[in-house]
Amino acid sequence: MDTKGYRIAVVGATGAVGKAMLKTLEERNLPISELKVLSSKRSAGKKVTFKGKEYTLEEAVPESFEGIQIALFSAGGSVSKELAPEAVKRGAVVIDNTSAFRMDPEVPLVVPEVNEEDIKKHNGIIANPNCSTIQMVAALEPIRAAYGLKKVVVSTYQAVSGAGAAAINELKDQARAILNDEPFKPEILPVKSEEKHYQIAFNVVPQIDKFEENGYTFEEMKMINETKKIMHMPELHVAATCVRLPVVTGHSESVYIEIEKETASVKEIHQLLENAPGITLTDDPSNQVYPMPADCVGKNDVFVGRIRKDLDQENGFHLWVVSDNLLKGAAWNSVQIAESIIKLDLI
Ligand code: NAP
Ligand code: 3JN
Repeated sequence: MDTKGYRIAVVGATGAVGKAMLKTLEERNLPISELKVLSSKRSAGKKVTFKGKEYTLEEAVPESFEGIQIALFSAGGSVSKELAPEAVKRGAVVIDNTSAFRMDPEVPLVVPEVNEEDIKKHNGIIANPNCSTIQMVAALEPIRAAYGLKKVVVSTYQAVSGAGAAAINELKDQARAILNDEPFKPEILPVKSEEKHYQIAFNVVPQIDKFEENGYTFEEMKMINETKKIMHMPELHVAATCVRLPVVTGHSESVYIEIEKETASVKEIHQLLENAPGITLTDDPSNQVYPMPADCVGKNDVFVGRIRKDLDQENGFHLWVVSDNLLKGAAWNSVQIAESIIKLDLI
């Protein structure tokens, strides 16, 4: 532990994730002796405030990482591919929020409540999983550890903040336009770089990220592949359907699982989740208590409710899992990894 504090860089500091990253770093009180806030050329020169002090944004270039110990990246995959190796070359440990390195066998993909030990095998880069994957595996790990896991079928209900600051603005602008009977032109969602864009306000869009040739989207394949890697279960059956909703922040998921054990009860699963780190059990149907995004925004935990035994499949259970996608799904999980690196003396 460096008592003077760590030299930290945040790449993508003006983005939806980057802003949450700075707020989380502020709240956690991680000792910081130097903070570099990095962006593209567009935002260079603008100011951000951190712990009451103004910092000037700089364009991220290889030299930005001289002397940096921990670099938190959330500026897209191409920026990570170009600059993360440069940061590592200069002695930094990179915690990368993009999919650039997640499936690289040399790069640990970490949710501290599930596989913190994997951090020890890092070679400079540690990947932060996709937001939808993180909240699901955090909820499933205590159940897997107690009863084994055979199959997972998930449908997501994802907030627009997962697609960045521009998507948040698009939802708000469209909602205003529709309520005022004004015309509008979708330009960002479901995928900015695609030809077709669809209305998100007062709508539901069953596409997150581009389609792969197998009919699944990249977001769905991230959930499938990352879940197997984080849980060290290449044989696990996973299927995913990822859907965008007109919610600003907070991803929800309906998750169906089949466990190895034949005789578990809802009460036993309640007990497991009540005692699990990072999980808040919110499950009291008789009092209409269940997790909803509006109640989870700004909180670091993963909230689980609506736990039911399947009516036909003895080892089948249904869960409803909600979390703040910018916090546990991105910034908080990344800062947690930084805290783990320090705790495990890996810096
Ligand atoms: P965003 O709101 O659009 O912000 C993008 C950020 O990247 C801005 O700070 C932008 O700076 C910066 N940037 C863009 N091009 C850059 C460049 N060439 N060099 C340096 N900085 C550059 O997007 P976001 O929602 O924060 O997401 C950013 C990335 O984080 C995503 O692309 C994704 O890879 C990752 N992400 C991960 C998760 C997850 O599931 N864990 C969730 C969401 C996002 P300017 O102000 O200069 O434009
Ligand atoms: O859309 C969401 O709710 C989550 C999006 C995450 C995301 C957005 C753009 C690029 C990612 C990601 O982290 O998986 C990426 C990426 O592939 O880096």
